Amino acid sequence: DILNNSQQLGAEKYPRKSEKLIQYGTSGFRTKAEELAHVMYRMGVLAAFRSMQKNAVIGVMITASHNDEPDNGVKLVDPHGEMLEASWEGIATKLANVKNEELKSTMCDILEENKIELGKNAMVYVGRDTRPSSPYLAQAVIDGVESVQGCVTDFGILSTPQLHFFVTCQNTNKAYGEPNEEGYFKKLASAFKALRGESADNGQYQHSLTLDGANGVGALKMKILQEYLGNSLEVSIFSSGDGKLNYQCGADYVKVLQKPPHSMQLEVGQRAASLDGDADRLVYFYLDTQGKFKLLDGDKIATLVAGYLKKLVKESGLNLNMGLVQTAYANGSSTEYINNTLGVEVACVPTGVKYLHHRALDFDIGVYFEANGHGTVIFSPTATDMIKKAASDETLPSDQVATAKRLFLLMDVINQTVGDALSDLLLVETVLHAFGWSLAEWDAAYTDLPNRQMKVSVADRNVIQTTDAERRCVEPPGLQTEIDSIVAKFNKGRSFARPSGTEDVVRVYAEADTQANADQLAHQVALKIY
Ligand code: NG1
Ligand code: ZN
Repeated sequence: DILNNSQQLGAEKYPRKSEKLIQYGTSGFRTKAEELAHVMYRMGVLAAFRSMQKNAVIGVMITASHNDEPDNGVKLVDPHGEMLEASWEGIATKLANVKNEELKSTMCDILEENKIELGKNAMVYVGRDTRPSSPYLAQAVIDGVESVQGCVTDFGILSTPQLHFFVTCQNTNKAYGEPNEEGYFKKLASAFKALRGESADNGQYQHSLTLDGANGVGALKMKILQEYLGNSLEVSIFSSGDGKLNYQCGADYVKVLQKPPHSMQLEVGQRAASLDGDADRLVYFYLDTQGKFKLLDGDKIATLVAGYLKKLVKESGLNLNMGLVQTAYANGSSTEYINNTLGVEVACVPTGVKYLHHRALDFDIGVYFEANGHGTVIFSPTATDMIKKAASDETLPSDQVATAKRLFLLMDVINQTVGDALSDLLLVETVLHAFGWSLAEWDAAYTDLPNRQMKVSVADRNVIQTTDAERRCVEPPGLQTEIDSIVAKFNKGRSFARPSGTEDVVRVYAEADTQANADQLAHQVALKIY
């Protein structure tokens, strides 16, 4: 029968070769590419099962985002474009780790426990990043889906957010857009151009941007997007595929090392941005008049966007509440600015986009960003409705209608399904254009506290357990007390340690009044982790 054949194909073509346990983490499975073939095959099977259960298209994305080129990974996209439901993460981990000869019985159990009828239609969308290992691993996923008689649409090279977008479009009967690349680019670009109006420049804002494509899919897709944008935005692309993926470039490199990509020569004031390896993260940067490197990270993007949306909501006269969701990595200055100056509600949740997205659903307009540049804005169905109505309500004053129209177009520029670097880039460019701002004017809102991130390698990172949105350790005993007493010695000090969900390390974050103190604080806390 079907399951026998699937087990046999799996064992022969994509056998599990090592006993090493692999876990479905915050962004799916991620490790060295050569350890992943059997995982991919099995995730193809699982995606087909999930599709049968939900009677909807499921996405499978093959990428390791900002990680080094030899790594790879896989994550499943649920029907509404969101990350795989938490209860299925455990099922995924189980299926990925069983012995070859237990594959069939495990598949059987999954079908039974979840009341899935084998033989129902299954439809899986597959996308992959530009890593050399990705085509082979994508084939393993496809073989997995087809082994249980599911149908595959193989989109080839995609950014992660494009795949989320396609899945959502298909499962909403195209209410969200057309589930293909043309539909995606057209939706974003036409709204962007309409918002820009007659003049591409405004005040201190000029419509030329320097972009670091991380030598990945983002660079390829930006070239296509440019055709749709025409001359509304000029983009010169660096790290466009001539070097190694994420090597000395990309949003993670720029954010963590706090310097421009290696190959980029910047002039004072030049507006530049970096994408990561699968184009779901975005950061901006520039050199100030002293030639000092200045980073505008996810926190800065979130505050810029929230500030603009708040202004539009007020001017439109609509009664909509707004909230901003961050993680513990958000710079303390940004949180203070949102609370005290923007006057927007702030929430803090654990690391991982699914937590941010989920919390953002509580607001009419929810803005969420991780400090590393991953995030988006979501509008509730009620907010969407109200904005749509106001945009064509002839009984309202004309300036309110015009503002509602802008909000309506902004919703189209934004990929609400997940953080999307290209969509976020168009959003930031739109806000800067509307305000007539250079990066220095954007940056002036608040000054980041100097900060430092460190990785600590330990035998078992899970001995550290946290609470309070990862800001405090509860295990091992005594660690938090030690961290507290170190932090107390630093002016404006804040520090925390948490196990990474994507790498075998413990991450330490610290901020303080000076860079030297932030470094010291991170270092002293790290010494307690070893
Ligand atoms: P981990 O490895 O759990 O810290 C990293 C990022 C997350 C998120 C995921 C998924 C930091 C500190 N952590 O998670 O924010 O983006 O990768 O890619 O940036
Ligand atoms: Zn990414």
